[in-house]
Amino acid sequence: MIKEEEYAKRRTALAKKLKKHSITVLVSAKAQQRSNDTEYPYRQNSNFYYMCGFKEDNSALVIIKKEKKIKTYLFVQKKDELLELWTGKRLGQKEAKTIFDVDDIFTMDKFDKKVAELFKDKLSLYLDFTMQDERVDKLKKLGSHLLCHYNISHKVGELRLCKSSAEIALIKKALSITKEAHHLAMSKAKSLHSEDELQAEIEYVFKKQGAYSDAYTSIVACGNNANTLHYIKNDDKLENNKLILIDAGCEYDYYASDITRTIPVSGKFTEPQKELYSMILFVEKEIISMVKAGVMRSDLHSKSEELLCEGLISLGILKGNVKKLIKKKKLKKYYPHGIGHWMGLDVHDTGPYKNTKGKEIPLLAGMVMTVEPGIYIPQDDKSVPKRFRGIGIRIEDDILVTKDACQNLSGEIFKEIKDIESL
Ligand SMILES: [Mn+2]
Repeated sequence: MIKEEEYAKRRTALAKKLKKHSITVLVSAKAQQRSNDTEYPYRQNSNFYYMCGFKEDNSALVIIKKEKKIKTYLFVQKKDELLELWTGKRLGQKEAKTIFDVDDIFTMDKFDKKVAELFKDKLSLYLDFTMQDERVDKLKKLGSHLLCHYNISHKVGELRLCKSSAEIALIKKALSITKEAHHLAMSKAKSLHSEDELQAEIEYVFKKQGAYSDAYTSIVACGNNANTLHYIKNDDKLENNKLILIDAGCEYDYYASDITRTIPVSGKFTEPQKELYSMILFVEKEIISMVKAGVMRSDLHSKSEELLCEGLISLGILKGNVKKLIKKKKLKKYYPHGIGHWMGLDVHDTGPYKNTKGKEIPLLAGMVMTVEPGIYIPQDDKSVPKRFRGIGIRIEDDILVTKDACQNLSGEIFKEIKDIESL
């Protein structure tokens, strides 16, 4: 759990990045219609949540910076007995005041009037332009007399880059549940018939262990389906001599986990599967061993390309010189994605990869990033020895960057061939 004082600290840190005489308005996520009168489960916008920890729909956070000091106001939904009967309890203004350490709390019906008032003597306005929300557009119009409009998302993103110990604890909790789900998948795959049946087993563990949901739509891809990178149909049969690529992680109290394991349906790897898998596992471990503060993510990616290319040459999948193959994008055909991404409140965390001057940000202690090399060989690729065709493998772990090294937060999730086979 994130304590109230941590949210206050974050707001102070954000305020240091803001212009004097500015107003920042963050709005909550909107409930999304599924069809007719049904809605998707509600989940708060991550930037808004990061700044105040309020989980309800139809709310807003306002931060005023005059000279140095800040004032913070939270707007919450009014209590409404009838609506609460249908959609659930609301905290309400009175109760919110006992929890949130802000300067004042108002109800949402006062929002337009109050914000218009607060806009009057300010010079700059910060909004989250990544939201694509008509409420953000409306605020932009309302503040059109202000001199400058800035996107707050990059600044909140900078704060979100490095995780506090409370945040790391939540990611670890998410990973402990995800571990149980992947281990169950390893032990049950053989007895199941379809990808979605396996998906259900995985997500059953997520729910049972108290995770809100998956952190992203699970990928359960058997055989050649693994060569579709964002395969989420998950409706195919599980075939006995094939591999299953499972990219699935739960979200626990708003924090993500992101894990990929590739396992044999039968419980035993075939020879070609073993050769390719061992090569990728070697690369994954090599890259993880390079992770520490100061290292560039782009260098990790280049190294993963080099090692995967060497591996593919040694298996007879590619022929030629490593540098030339990479330059001519011959490797890209089999390794089309990056080595990894930031992870936190979002599975692909929105922290920036470059600073405002466009320079790459090196790894910093406290960042959490994924390391996920993969090789994907389409069934119909005649240039590759037949025994490797139709195999797609990715191995992904979640890594905490520390000052002198790193910590593999998902190191307990089996990935050695003998461990997988043992389940
Ligand atoms: Mn990932």
